[in-house]
Amino acid sequence: MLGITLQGEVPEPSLPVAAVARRLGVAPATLRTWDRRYGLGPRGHTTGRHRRYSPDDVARLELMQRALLRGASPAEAAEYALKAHAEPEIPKPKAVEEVPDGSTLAKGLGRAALAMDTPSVQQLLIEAIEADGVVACWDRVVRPVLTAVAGRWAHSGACVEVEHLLNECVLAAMIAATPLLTRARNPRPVLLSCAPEERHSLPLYVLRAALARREVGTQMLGAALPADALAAAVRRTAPAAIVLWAQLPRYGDPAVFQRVPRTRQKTRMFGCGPGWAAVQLPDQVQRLDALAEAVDQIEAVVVGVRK
Ligand code: B12
Repeated sequence: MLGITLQGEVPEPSLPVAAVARRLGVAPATLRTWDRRYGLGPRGHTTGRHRRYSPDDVARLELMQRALLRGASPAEAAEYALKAHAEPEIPKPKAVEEVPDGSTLAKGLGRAALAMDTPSVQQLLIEAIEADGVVACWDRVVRPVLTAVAGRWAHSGACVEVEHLLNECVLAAMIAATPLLTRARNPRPVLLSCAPEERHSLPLYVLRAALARREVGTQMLGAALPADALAAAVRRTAPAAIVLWAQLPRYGDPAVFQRVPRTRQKTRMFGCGPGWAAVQLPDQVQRLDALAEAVDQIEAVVVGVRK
């Protein structure tokens, strides 16, 4: 709302507690507690009975929230927000024992995603990857949050926008964490593709990042690759291995493996994802159920023993 200031200056937009709570993804009662305990309430004028938050007040609360997402206690976060309002950088935890574990980061990521706070989601993903690598970030931080968000959707039909935002941020973070390989250790590539019509490609981007960090080169063909296109890619690149992801059982049709052309050199084939769980895969296809196992297995198959 735009209000007129007492001095008749250009008015600043101000927000009631409910709107600020919605924006930050916290309960209005939490904002009142932060006000009472830490003095993080609105500093300006009151309109009638209701106090309104100015952009500065909201910016301080956002600092408080980001520090909380990084694992600070409420008192530390409030102290930081009060002191550092003018400073753009949020301090990182100093001591090793202060580095948040997977579950703390997962909670922070969940809160940031629900609040649709993209910068915090991105920052938390970067921190989780830096701290423990892509595999641990995926297994301990991202997957629990994706599952929880998808659970909300399955339960109430809500939060689709949160799922999409999180998915896009994870995709971007995994791509950013994928080193460009000028000389891969494997002379023939590993082909990564979703089964025909399967759009759940995210796990393949995580696999690609983890393999690239071991200098294993891949060709990413992404979501919903038609069987003919897969066959053409195999003929053109003679891959050392093919990884086909199926998330949904309806797309886990083993016939797709039979349509892969035989090349002069042997191509190893892997079926990954829950979509293959209920079907009998052809003998020459190996099922892989976990990311860490997949990274080890694929590396061993295409380059031999671990460097
Ligand atoms: C992100 C997402 C999407 C994104 C995908 C974007 C992308 N580029 O990937 C979008 C929005 C496109 C999407 C679309 C749909 N989705 Co969706 N989606 C998800 C979500 C949240 C995450 C998917 C994912 O990455 N899973 C991977 C990890 C997180 O989960 P997991 O497979 O259970 O992990 C296990 C193993 O696979 C293994 N593992 C994990 N990672 C790796 C990696 C490797 C290499 C290996 C080997 C193993 C491995 O470890 C885990 C423990 O065993 C899931 C919920 C969920 N938790 O899976 C729903 C979910 C899969 N989607 C679902 C549905 C229904 C759909 C749609 C049909 C919705 C619609 N009406 O349009 C469409 C289908 C589109 C299509 N044709 O494929 C349902 C499927 C229900 C079912 N079993 O049928 C789910 C389960 C949500 C739900 N609770 O209902 N979705």
